[in-house]
Amino acid sequence: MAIFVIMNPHGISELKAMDDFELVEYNPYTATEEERSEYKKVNPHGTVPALVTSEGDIMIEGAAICLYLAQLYEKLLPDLQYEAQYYK
Ligand SMILES: N[C@@H](CCC(=O)N[C@@H](CS)C(=O)NCC(=O)O)C(=O)O
Repeated sequence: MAIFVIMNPHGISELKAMDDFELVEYNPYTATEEERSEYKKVNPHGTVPALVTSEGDIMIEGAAICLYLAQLYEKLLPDLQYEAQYYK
């Protein structure tokens, strides 16, 4: 699974510790034209984050990516008592 992000040590430290991810740094604000056009093959909107699953599906909404990862890896889920807040 590949995740394209602007590197943010606070936001992705947990993911970095997991083996089954390839974290790809892509910064739309500093990317060259060539990098931008390569990245648009992943996300035609050119925005980050984007996630490419092992099945080849592509997700480009941050909230959807967070939910997907949280459900895939239970350890990222909040305690049940906070679930309502989490889905807001
Ligand atoms: N709808 C997307 C939008 C994400 C988004 O706007 N990302 C910004 C960085 S925080 C971006 O890639 N901006 C570059 C651009 O708009 O070209 C989401 O919520 O995940």
